[in-house]
Amino acid sequence: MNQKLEQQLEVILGESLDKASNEELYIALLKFTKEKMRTMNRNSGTRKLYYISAEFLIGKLLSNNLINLGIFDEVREVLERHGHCLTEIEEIELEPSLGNGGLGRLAACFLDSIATLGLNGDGIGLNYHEGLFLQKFSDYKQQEKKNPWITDNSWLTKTDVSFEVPFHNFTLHSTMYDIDIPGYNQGCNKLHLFDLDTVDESIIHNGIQFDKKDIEKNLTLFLYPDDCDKDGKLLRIYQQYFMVSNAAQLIIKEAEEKGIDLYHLHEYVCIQINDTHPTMIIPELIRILTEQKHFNIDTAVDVVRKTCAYTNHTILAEALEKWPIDYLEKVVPHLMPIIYDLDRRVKRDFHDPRVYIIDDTNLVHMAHIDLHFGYAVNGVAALHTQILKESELKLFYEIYPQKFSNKTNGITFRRWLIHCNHKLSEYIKELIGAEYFENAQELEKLLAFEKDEEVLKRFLDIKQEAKKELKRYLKMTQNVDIDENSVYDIQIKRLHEYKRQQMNALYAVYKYKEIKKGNLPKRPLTMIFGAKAAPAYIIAKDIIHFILCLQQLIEKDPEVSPYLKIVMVENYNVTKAEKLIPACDISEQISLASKEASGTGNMKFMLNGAVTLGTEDGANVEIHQLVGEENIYIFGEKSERIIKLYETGEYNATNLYESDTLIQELVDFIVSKELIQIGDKENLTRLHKEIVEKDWFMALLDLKDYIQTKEQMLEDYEDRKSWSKKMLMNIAKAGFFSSDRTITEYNNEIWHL
Ligand code: 26Q
Repeated sequence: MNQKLEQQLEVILGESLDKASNEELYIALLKFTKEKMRTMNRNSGTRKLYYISAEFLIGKLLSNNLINLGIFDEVREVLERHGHCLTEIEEIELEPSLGNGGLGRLAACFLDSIATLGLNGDGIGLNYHEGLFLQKFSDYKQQEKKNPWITDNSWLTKTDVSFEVPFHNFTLHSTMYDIDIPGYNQGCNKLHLFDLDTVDESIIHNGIQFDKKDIEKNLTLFLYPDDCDKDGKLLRIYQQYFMVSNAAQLIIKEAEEKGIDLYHLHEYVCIQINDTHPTMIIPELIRILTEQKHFNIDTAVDVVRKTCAYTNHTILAEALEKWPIDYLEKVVPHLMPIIYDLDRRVKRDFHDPRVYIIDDTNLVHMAHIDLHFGYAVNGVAALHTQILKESELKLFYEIYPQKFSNKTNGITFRRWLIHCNHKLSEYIKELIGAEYFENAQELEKLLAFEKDEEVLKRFLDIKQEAKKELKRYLKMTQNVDIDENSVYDIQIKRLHEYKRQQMNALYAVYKYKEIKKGNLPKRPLTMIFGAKAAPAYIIAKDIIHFILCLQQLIEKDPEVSPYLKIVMVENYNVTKAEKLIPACDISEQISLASKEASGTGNMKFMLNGAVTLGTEDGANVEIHQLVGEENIYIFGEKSERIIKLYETGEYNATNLYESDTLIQELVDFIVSKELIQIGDKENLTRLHKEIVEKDWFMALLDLKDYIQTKEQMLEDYEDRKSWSKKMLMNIAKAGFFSSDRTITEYNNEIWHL
């Protein structure tokens, strides 16, 4: 077996394995793996799922594919025998930044589970050449750079599939690229990424600026181009329509090739709309069926309604897309008769303007199209779905109660345990056998070892090794030194005020001041942040500035630096998450209750033996129920209270600030002379003002409870045995959060593949 693998690799290399460089080996392994996947069985079935998403945050693929193909260990051994290290070879691979955060990573985990469960389902998205952006820090601020990831040799395979996509004044010709998605010990599915041959990276200047009007050259340059101005919004509509027009044409082409009668499309096809970004697939399919396939419109609406399902990922108003009608008229005039027709149907059947598609200011509510003209809608965690039903989408729930369901998010254990924490996964295998690879609920068998001192000790040892590994990695990549004997406290996620990185930073101020006063902690604390801020989100960037300034202040203070360190990881991405998560002691999940739809980082951390410090929000609620009071640290106001506070407008940050000396002292540190000496007065003052005068996500409301709870947690950390028990409990109860479970639910209750 090994002999054969060795020979195959050498044939591809054209030289001996011993002599090959890491670059050559990476390319050889890529070609070898691609060829294996090309000849693999494809998952099949009568009904096929198309998962359409603006984001697919797939991460590096080499190890993951080797694991799913069942040849990871073999490949690693062969390489080692010839003096090579797979981890180093992996460094060569560039990470595609085809996503921003949870929504995109969820889509990637889902593709893995869909393939692993042997289900017939492909992903459809766009092939952004520069992805989101590459984050650099300079002058303690985020700089955005382009992030090219497509090279001559990549996981993309150019296909000969191409469609004509009509816009107002012109037509574009697409090209479809495919990435194979192998299931774990299963057949293969595909991720189809559409692109334009005319896209031109050379129009990008000054970081990530480019001519927003030159659609032929810019269409698939970036994910989420800045939409502050009209041209930016138009470009987003061009992107969305390009994505769904290609999707619709591909779906119909595949259906016709299979000889499917389009009047029965819904029996053979199911389309999952990931948030509102792909919503135009609904009018586009209706348009094609009526204009090209001679359906009458009632029948087309009926067939499409039975085909499309929608997932809501957020309850923040700003993320619910609403496009001005004249913008849509300008980009996709041919779609408008359909959208007007759908709006007329809604206005015919319902008389509450709050459920209309087109409102009285001529905005098109994309989510309303999904809710009326899809057959299913789901939230992504129990609390989130409850809030959708009871408040955000209450009116729709009253009209269509049968459409609503919850599908609590999940993560693929192949990437988030077996790949990123091989030692832990091997040790678990030693304890309970390998069945948990395919049935995550088996992890509960670990509960039998709750009192086994040797096992508890091993969990601590494995964590310690991961911490040392992260120390090495941060030294190598960012030239920072962290203390492996400190507590690693980690908050990694998109930067957003509702996620409250600012509250965590205010804790750092608290700790800094305590140390200055001589209240020294028993053990040093390393606070790690990783986050990208949307380029146009001013306050988010100010929060990054605040954190980077604090990092510098503490670093340069010999009284404080032995006890406290802040590290903001540059360009946080999937690859970095894979290094950070196994090393984490404290998992920060501190969103304002009711605002985080689910969170999935929280699941990755618990699976790797971190203990959650969190609010009763998103999937934290379910983690809390599973692990019990002893094994999680919950603080802060509950969602009902928060929702009330928003309703009544009672929350007043200024009062809190003025009436509490501790809060005042911490918040005022943002504009202290120490920090202003390091950073930029304008940014820090703006952030200070925002928190004192608005604090829209109520960081000050929970600040003191947060500080107290974190202090308690650090104290409890010192009882290493009982902490290790918490780690074990978290790992043992993580099985529920396998995306295999989530996908099984989608399939049983929505897709019926
Ligand atoms: C909308 C309009 C204009 C510009 C951008 C957007 C936009 C872009 C991205 C809105 C939302 C997103 C991404 C949302 C997201 O990542 N949501 C996360 O989804 C996860 C998977 O369900 C959840 O776990 C997280 O709680 C949720 O925040």
